[in-house]
Amino acid sequence: MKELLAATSNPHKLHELRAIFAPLGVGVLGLGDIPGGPFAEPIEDGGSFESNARIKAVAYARMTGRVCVADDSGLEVLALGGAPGVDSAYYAGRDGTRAQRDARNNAKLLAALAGVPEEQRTARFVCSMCAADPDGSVLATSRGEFTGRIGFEARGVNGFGYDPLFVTSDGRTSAELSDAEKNARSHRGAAARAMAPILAPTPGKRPGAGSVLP
Ligand code: ITT
Repeated sequence: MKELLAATSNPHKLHELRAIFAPLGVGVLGLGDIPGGPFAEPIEDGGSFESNARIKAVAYARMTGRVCVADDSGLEVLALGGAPGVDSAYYAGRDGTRAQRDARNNAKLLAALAGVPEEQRTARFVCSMCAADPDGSVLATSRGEFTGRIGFEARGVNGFGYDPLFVTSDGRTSAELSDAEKNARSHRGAAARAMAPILAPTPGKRPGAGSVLP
């Protein structure tokens, strides 16, 4: 299989998934690239990244009749007991545009961590990925993580969501990384690379064991 439909309404994820999968020999279409839309967004009530990714992949694969890959992702902050976690997209409410929600989420996160010193601001991005067949069966699942800490102010203009607050191991935020740098290090990049051998196997090569759960 060489073409996937990205089951996401988030244009930033679509942009990243296209760039990550392209060198792996997998083309990625967006929901706007195919006829039949708009497609009803499924309710993400699975309670975990894994189960929400599965809900999205299976729902969109059934609706569109195409193999779909879904990404459910978010930020886990140790000092906040793992919050915002699966609620990352709507941490500060559901109103407004995506950009407005991102700005409010970041402001709420900074407020929640007020007074917390640098060494206790450890965080990680998590991405669960799921590919599903139009018959509703799961073809592959994978998970990736990106470890860093939450800074004290927003820096950088690249990326989306919590990127301006997420300080990576080299001191830059993930919004200060180029697209290629972020994709090489990110939770989404790791999850996609773990899944690619199942979705587009190289002839004569067996997929790496352990990284992808069938
Ligand atoms: P879809 O469900 O349609 O894919 P979404 O944005 O609602 O789009 P999620 O439910 O997976 O996706 O929520 C992901 C949220 O986690 C996202 O909106 C950001 O707030 C945050 N997030 C995930 N990955 C991120 C990244 O690479 N950089 C910054 N923030 C990220």
